[in-house]
Amino acid sequence: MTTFRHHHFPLSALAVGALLLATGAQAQEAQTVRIAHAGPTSGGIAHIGKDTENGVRLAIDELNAQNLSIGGKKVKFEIAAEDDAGDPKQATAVAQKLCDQKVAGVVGHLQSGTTMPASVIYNKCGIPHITTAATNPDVTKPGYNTTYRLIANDNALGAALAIYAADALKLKKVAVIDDRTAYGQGLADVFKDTAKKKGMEVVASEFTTDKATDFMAILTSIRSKNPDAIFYGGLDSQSGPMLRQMEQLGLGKVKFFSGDGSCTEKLPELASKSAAVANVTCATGGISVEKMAGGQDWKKRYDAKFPGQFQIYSPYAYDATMVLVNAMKRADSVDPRVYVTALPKTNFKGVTAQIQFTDKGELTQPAVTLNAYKNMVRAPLN
Ligand code: ABU
Repeated sequence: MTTFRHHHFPLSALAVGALLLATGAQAQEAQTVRIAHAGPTSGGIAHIGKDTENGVRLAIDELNAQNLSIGGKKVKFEIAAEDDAGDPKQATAVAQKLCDQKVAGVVGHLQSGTTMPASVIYNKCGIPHITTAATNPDVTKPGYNTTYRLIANDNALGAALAIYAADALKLKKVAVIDDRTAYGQGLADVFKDTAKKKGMEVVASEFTTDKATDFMAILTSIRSKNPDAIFYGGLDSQSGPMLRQMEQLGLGKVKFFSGDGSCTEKLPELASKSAAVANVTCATGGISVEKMAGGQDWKKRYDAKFPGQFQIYSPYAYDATMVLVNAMKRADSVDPRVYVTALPKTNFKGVTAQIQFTDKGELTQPAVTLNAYKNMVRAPLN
């Protein structure tokens, strides 16, 4: 008994000491928090998907340099990068995978047709997601407390383009083409409605797909209607070849309007540097990086890390990541079911704007920029 006690006491003391040491070490150990980017990083608009993914990567690197502690633990952020290939079915599979992996939050998806079905899944598993590119107004219609958008939607983009065409350029006749996606068709409808209200005549309504590259038949038919302008609801992977074919068919002087999905740095290259690029006016759902407070410095940091890859949405993806982490900090928790309650109260000074949300998850003060291409380089008009 004595022997037992004699040996038992020092062993227990050692065990307690070891436990205390282990607890201390654990307190210093960083917990890994995974933030996902979900978007098309393969296929026709992989360059746009990579750009938004890069925005998340830059934010995560800068957050890790801050050595943050949340909920009493040091935090190390990691990206979970997922390719939805721009396909609604793949997007729902990606969303389910991210739910199963219990990521803390998601930046994405990029397209309206992928974001809407994915948002249902994120809502079911309680993971917040912020889209920085999907512009169909219906994205936020269900009012999920897990869905947010960091740019203006198609109601604002389509109307701004039509008002500019009618009021500033005094155009009378427009032909409209869309790609039959949730984005392209919705944007084209808003443009058409506003153009008609402004007294413009819609002389043709045609459609294609987001995979097409040959528009000669559609453009030949439109040419016979002699429009002042063509509006295209769709992405740069179609707008580029369409502009080249417009020039080939002698429509090189016809004005060309499109939304944010066409308004990329890569558009001139996709149009094979066609002279028709000079006739493009495209709308983006925020202010241009050149005009953001701190935008030029941010762009230098982006370009240093991802040279030649800037397209359009990366500052918004950067801010989306920061907004998620800002909510975690205010809630003092990385648990999505806890910090989701802090997201509606966001009042965050981002690179892109002072970010606050409506009760539907839209920006309270979304901005729209109209852009043109001068010498094949995109430049804001306002
Ligand atoms: N807003 C441009 C990206 C495409 C989309 O909304 O589907």
